[in-house]
Amino acid sequence: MLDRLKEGLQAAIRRILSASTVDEQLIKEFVKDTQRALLQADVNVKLVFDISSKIEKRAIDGELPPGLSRKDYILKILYDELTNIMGSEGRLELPTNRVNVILLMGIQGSGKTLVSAKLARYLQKRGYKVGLVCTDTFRPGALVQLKTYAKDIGIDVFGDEKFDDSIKVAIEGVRHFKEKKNVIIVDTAGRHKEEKGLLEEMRQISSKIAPDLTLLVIDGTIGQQCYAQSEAFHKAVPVGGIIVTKLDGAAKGGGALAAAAATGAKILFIGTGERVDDLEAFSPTRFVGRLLGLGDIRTLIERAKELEIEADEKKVQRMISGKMTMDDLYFQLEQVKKMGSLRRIFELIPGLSSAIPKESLEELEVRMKRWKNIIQSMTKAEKESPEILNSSRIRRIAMGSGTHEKEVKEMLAKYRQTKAIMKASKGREMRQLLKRMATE
Ligand SMILES: Nc1nc2c(ncn2[C@@H]2O[C@H](COP(=O)(O)OP(=O)(O)O)[C@@H](O)[C@H]2O)c(=O)[nH]1
Ligand SMILES: [Mg+2]
Repeated sequence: MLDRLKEGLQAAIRRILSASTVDEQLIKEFVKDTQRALLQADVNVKLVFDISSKIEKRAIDGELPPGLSRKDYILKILYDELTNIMGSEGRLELPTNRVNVILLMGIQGSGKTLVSAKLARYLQKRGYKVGLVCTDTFRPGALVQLKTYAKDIGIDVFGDEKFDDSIKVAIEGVRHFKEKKNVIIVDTAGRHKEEKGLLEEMRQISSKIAPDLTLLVIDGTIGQQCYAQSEAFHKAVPVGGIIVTKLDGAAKGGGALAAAAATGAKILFIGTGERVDDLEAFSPTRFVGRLLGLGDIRTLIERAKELEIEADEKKVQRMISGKMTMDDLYFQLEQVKKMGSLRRIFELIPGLSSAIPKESLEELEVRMKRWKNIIQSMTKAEKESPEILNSSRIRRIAMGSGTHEKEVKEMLAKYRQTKAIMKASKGREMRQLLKRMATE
């Protein structure tokens, strides 16, 4: 996520860390590096100059706190100032003793519909009963899109292709779920780009359903334009929080976040991918920590918990007794996939991200994907007892999965190896790993 900004800032940090002496000249170069990285990420020019002059002043004139080296101090200043421009910490707080109506707004394509499903999923995992209302009567297929996301996660959707009055749907949807749910998320249409019509529609829906919280969804790829967009919406309907989407790989993501924060509204979540699980609670401190490569094991742990990676006693038992099947191996691969890309997982672990070359991680990911295809091409009997795999079966599997026989054999070797380790250690390692993931 935000790779270029991260690389730029980390290069600036390396300049400081690798210097033998820290003088004014070095600090000025460091500030220039930082400026460049921020400008490239589309952070507003004025903001960039403000923060760089603050950093420079504090780094040169600031009194060194006891126990801190000049180098550490400079990093701390960078961390402080960047955290500052990312806004203040916000949290989504929804009382459980009443129905919470959440209105989502934003322009077409910003990611509202996907965010409604992501948010529903996020809240469902925290014990809320969530209903989704689709008021996009404008775009054909909007309801189908929402229903598709919702079906996978078992969330009820209210909407009907026959409706053509979005305000009426909103009212009826809220009424429909009022008795059954404690969170009702209302997804809206965003057809006219920043047009009066859209803002007027939001104003009307909002006045009719009186939402407890209105969230604005903004596309992070538009960079600092986020500011103008947020302002326009906020004027129409007061915004209680912002969700910035598409931050996976967005070059302008830094600018988007800084601009959204500059409006004074809190950024509550960020969207980091196209799956319903790709939603992260946003915390400026944690986020900047990750940008600077300081890592944050906490985020990883939260994510692991989120995804309900639980110690499945039955599976563990089977593996311990040496009866691990191909389905068990597949399950393991799936668990890793659920956590998101490997690179992202490693990014969250302090020190690891720079230790592992990007290429080898990507290779590993590709290999895992191919292994899954291989397993999927096996028959039930083969998955249960891989011993029966002779060369003709291997050839068939390789063809069916679009891989090579060599790869199938490699995977089988890996499977045997894992199985042997499991048996020898009586699954100790596996148990420990699962336990750590489930309890920490
Ligand atoms: N990569 C990525 N794509 C996203 C993200 N959020 C939304 N999208 C994609 O953006 C497109 C528009 O999203 P949609 O929810 O239909 O936007 P809406 O018009 O505001 O309802 C879809 O293709 C989504 O899959 C995100 O965080 N990352
Ligand atoms: Mg939509």
